[in-house]
Amino acid sequence: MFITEIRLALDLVVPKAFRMRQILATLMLGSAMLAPNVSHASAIEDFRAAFQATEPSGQEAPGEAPEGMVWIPGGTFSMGIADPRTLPRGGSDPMPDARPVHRVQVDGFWMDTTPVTNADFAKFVEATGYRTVAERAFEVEVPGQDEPRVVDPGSIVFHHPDRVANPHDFTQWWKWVTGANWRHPEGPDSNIENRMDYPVVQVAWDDAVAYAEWAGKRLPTEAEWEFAARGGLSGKPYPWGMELKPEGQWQANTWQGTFPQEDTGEDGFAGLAPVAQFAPNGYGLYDMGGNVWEWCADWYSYGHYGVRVHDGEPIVNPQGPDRSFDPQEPGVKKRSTRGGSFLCTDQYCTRYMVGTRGKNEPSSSANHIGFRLVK
Ligand SMILES: [Ca+2]
Repeated sequence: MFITEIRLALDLVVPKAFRMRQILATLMLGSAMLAPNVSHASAIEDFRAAFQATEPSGQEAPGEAPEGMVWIPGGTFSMGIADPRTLPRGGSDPMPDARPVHRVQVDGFWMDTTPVTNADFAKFVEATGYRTVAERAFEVEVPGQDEPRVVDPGSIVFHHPDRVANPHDFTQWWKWVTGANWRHPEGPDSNIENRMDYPVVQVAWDDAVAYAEWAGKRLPTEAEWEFAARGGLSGKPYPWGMELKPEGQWQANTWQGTFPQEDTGEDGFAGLAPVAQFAPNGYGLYDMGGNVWEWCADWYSYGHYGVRVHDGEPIVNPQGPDRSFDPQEPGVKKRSTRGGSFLCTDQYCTRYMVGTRGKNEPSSSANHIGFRLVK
C-alpha cells in the first residue's frame, strides 16, 4: 500500500525511503536524462513523424448529452508519445513507458467535461454515507514486530519546503497528514467551503470506482482518456496543440517558479484551481492537462505498449493489461493516471503532455489526484 509506505518511510522504517524516493522522483520529477542536442525545428518534425492522423469514426451521439458530459465520437489514433526531450520546453523525461506509439481504435463514449468537483462528490457522500479510503484507519505490518500498527486516517499532502537539501528526496515536499481527506484536502485546518467548484482530491482509485457505480458511469480506459485528450489533433504534445504557451498564454494550471519551493501562479493559480478555468480542447473537454491527475480504469504496466503492436492493425478498445507491473516497485499493483497536475513543470515532470502516463497504488490519495468519468 503506497500510503503505508509513505507512513513507514516518514516515521517508522528509514531505509524504505529510498525505494519510495525512486517512485515519486520518477513520477514527479522525471528521470534526469539529458536530451540529445538537435535543432527544435527538426526535433518537432521527428516528433510529428511518430504519429499518424487521428481518424474520427463519425459515430453519432446516441441521444441527448447527459448533464455535464460531451460526446467523444471515437475513431482511430496514434497512442503514446515520442521522446519529447528535444521539443521546446520538452522536459528531461524520455517517457519510455508510453512507447511504441501505436494505432488504437476506440468506440464513441460520453465523457465528463470537467473532473468531478467537490460539489459532485458531496452529493454522492450525502446520498450514500460513503467514507473514502483516507477517512478510514488501517493497519500496517511493521518489520520486526508481531502486531500490526494501526494508522489513523489521513493522506498525502504537498508542502512548500523553505529549502531543499536533496532535490531527489520527495519527502521534503510530500508529507503524511493525519486528518487530510477530501473535505480537508491539506489537513484538518483546511476545508472546501469556498471550493465546491474545485476538483475533488484526496480520492483513491477505489473511491472513484465507488462514485462511478453510484453515478451510473465508469472510469475511462487509458485509450479513451488519451483519445479524448487529443481533441481530434494528432502528433501534438499538448491537448491544445504544439506549444506549451502559445502566444504567451498559459493553457492549463501547471507550476511556474522554482519547484518545490515557490509556486508563482503565473498561469493565474498558485495551487489547485477551480475546474474549467482555461479553454476547452477540440472535443469541449476542460483540464485535460494540469490541475489534477485523473485516475483511469487500466492497470499500469510499464512495457504494455510493446505487446500491443501486431501486424500494423489498430488494437480495438484496449482495456489495459491483465496485471500491473512497475519495474521501479515490482511488488506493488498500480492503476494508471493521466493528465499531470498543478505541480507539473518543464523543470521536472512534464506529464501534462498528452500521451504521457502516470501511475499510483489504488488505495493512495493526495491533494493533486482526482478523476472524471465516462459512460
Ligand atoms: Ca499554477
